[in-house]
Amino acid sequence: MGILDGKKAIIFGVANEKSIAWAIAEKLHSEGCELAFTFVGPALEKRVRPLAASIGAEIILPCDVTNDEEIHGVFRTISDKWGKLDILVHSVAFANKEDLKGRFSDTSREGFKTALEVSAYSLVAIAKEAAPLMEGHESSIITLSYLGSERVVKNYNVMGVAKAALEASVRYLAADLGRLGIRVNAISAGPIKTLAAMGISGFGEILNTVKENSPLKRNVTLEDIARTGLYLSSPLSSGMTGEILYVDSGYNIMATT
Ligand code: NAD
Ligand code: IMJ
Repeated sequence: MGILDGKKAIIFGVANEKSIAWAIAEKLHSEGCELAFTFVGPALEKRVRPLAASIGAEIILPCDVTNDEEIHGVFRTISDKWGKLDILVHSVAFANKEDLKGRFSDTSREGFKTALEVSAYSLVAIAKEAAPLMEGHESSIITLSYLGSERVVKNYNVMGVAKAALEASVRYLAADLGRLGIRVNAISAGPIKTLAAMGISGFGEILNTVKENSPLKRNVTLEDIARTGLYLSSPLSSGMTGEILYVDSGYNIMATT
């Protein structure tokens, strides 16, 4: 008996076994949820297929979130195979590498567009297509954010602006989709060493800062994020929508230590 028995979820953003999206997927599966996955490009397909197979997932689809036709194709397949959708996890972000160092004021028009399109607009594009399959029963959309949306974090730069747009999109989507029974929330996760953190200069220092200065005096784990993902997916959070939940060892509340 799982809290998600009979539920169906689609997960956007698994790159490998260290992805936040994968940790949430495994947690949902452990509570009886059936899963579908998307991937971008042949390199990631090779990683996602065996992971999906390991938890019995059969629907694995290509989806570059900048491509409306691919997004449409994903939900056409979900409609054909499942006829409904209960849970959607959006765990996708991208900015050009050169925009994640140096000065934010040097961000190009193209770099700004890319970061905002992939990391913020994609939630809107996906929610729009998913809504017909998620309406009329209790359903939940979850995305991933970071504190750089509201505080200046060295090197996060244009991604901070994209996460601010993402968090505002969570509130506007929650307001629109609530009448359909669709909840929309974000998890603002503390730093975790995933592919998206690789090669970011100063990442180790940021992990140390959280460890030393957060109330819990440790960094968060994939398990911490996955547990909150399960909470937001399940009826345990039935009255909650439009919220940003911090899963960051409490780091965001501190001014001085
Ligand atoms: P990750 O690299 O495992 O996941 C990022 C995913 O984004 C990848 O699967 C990648 O394929 C996908 N992606 C990028 N461009 C895409 C596109 N055009 N179309 C479709 N998918 C695309 O890293 P992660 O840390 O698990 O990141 C997942 C989410 O968590 C991101 O939104 C990230 O901003 C957020 N987050 C990460 C941390 C951290 O410290 N790792 C902290 C807070 C929030
Ligand atoms: C990313 C860059 C700079 C500082 C950062 C991060 N800090 C944290 C992250 C402090 C925690 C990770 N994070 C929260 C992200 O959202 C990462 C997004 C990201 C990472 C890359 C790396 C490779 C690349 N483009 C990217 N685009 C977005 O080419």
